[in-house]
Amino acid sequence: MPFAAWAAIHGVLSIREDLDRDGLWVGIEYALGSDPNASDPGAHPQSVIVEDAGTSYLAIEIVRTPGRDEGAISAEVSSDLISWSADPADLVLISNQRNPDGTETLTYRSTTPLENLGRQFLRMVVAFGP
Ligand SMILES: [Ca+2]
Repeated sequence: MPFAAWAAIHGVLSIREDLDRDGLWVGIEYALGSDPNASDPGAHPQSVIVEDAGTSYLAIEIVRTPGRDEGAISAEVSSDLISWSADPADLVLISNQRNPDGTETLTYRSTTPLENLGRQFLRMVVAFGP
């Protein structure tokens, strides 16, 4: 579904407004599939710890509704909140799981084991346009 069609259904005008004041802009709500007119704390990405071969890693889980024509979702990692990386050497998509309700859960994890971390941050990125 294109953003313009979805926006018309929900009565929104811009990707950069937060009608329900839940901290998620309309463009993010579109990409995730949440309702821009009803605050839903559960729509926010969640940080989790994942285990791989006995090693723990910081990860981010993003639940989205598939079928969006715009608003590509990805993730980035940082150790200082200034410099962010989406390089596969730093961050990998480890799971894209279909859920019973038709949504998908994307899980990105750092490539650096938790035991080697000082600080690390993960964030979701939603990109519109070419
Ligand atoms: Ca919102």
